[in-house]
Amino acid sequence: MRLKTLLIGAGTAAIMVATSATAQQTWRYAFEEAIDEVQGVFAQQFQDYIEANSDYSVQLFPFGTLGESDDIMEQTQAGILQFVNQSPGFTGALIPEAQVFFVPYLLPQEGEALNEFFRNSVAINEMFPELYAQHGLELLTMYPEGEVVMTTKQPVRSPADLNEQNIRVMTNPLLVESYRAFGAVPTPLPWGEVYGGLQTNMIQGQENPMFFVESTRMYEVTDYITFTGHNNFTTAFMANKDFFDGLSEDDQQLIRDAVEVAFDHILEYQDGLTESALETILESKPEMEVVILSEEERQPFMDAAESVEAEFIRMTGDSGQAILDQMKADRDAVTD
Ligand code: 6CS
Repeated sequence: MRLKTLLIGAGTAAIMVATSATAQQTWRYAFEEAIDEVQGVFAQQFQDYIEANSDYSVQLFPFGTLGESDDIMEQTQAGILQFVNQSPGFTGALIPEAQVFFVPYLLPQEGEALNEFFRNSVAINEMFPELYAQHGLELLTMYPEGEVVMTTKQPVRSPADLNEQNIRVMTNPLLVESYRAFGAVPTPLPWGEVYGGLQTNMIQGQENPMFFVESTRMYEVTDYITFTGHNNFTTAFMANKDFFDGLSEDDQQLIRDAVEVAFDHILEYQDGLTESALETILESKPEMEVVILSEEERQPFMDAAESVEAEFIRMTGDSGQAILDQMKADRDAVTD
């Protein structure tokens, strides 16, 4: 009788331990931006959904808490983190095909066509997951973060204006190639070095979406904002693949549902964000010059895209060609 009681007690205790282990299980998720920037808003939405619909909790690590973008990717591949948001701008060395996002003028411009592109793209939703999987990553989604603008110390109306200007780019060989084709001296740097680099004049410009130009105060250290229309910032959200594969089907579905909710939210959240960021900048610094290049002025930048595309194929071969062709087909499907 006593033994039976003890056994029942031990069983109950084991279940309680198991239950509390589940209840306390925490997934760690790092991203490249602050908590109130686009990647942070996406992350919070994901966290809210997971925590409201399961016993898991999600611990968020914004930019700077665990290092630069390359550091959080390494930590995810090593299984220290379960989730990471890394932009293709930093994934180029690992997955050369991800550089396709830096062929200028390839993606649809902002708006519903762009959102539809991200929702339905076969390249993004079917081809890229296979490429990321080869590096131990479960690609969960990619989403846009807004039209990329250049912020510089000198006016930019043509590639000639970029001559001898050190323009900071993310550490991506094809992005380096783009800026070379645009006439600049491309300077790849991790994000943490950009503000100081502009302050000390080691670099004379950089590119990013408007919300980021505002939130990171790039306008304090540059004087011109130029809309060239050459790209929209893309980012990617992924999980450590061993971790993801080891989850039950229900938990995998929970994650996919959370991603869908966060994806829809982040598109809606960004509606009008470029415009409001610009307003905020002009309130803080009314003398900031904002130039939207005309079609005619964009043409030389568009012409440069051809050589960048050729370089992309040289770097990635047949696999890159297949991705590029599919990206174009996906774009045409939402713009034609
Ligand atoms: O330019 C960069 O490095 C950064 N830009 C954005 C919009 N997000 C994160 C990334 O580190």
